[in-house]
Amino acid sequence: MRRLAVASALAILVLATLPVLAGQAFAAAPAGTATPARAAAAPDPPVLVSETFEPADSGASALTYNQRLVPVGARVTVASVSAQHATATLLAVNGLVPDRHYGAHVHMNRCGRAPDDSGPHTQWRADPVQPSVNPKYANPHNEIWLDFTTDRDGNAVAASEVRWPVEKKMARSVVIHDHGTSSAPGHAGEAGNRLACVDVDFSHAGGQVPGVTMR
Ligand SMILES: [Cu+2]
Repeated sequence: MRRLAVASALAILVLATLPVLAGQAFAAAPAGTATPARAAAAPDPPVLVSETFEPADSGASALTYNQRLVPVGARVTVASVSAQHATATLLAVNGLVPDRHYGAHVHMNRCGRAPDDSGPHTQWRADPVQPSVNPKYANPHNEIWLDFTTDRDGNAVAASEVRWPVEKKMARSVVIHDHGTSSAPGHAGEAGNRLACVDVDFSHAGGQVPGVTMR
């Protein structure tokens, strides 16, 4: 519990100090102009989810598809703040395999019993070719990538900063993958099997898209 509290505090600290959001806040409220109209331009409330991974058929909001690499009982915390033209997202995990590299991204759908239920990666500019493996679209500026390496206790924190508002897109989950995310043409965005998924409702958009393989 203590570790989790530290991770959450760290999340808030990191999010509060990311330069692009600091710039947004400054631009949105110059000194002496704090009127109700200005207040309406304030960022949306932050997203904060903290869950324990449960088996894939449990119906829980954090599911593991590989209990060796993401054990039942491991913790995941996701925090995200979006201003008008930028989004900062932070992922903290506790209780994974020590000293191991994992991939992670924001995906379009909610988690489901099957790993592919979470659908493709959320993209600001959507690749007309799916699954998207073109680095022009599948990159950490057009998608939210949260790859991490655990420490000797199996804990890690990852941060992403993109210059677009995630709430304008479909974005319903964070998926943890088997290995780091590729940037190679023809393989960009690929990070191996989906090991685990946590529901995070970033978006105000509706709908669900068909699951895809290979991502
Ligand atoms: Cu992914």
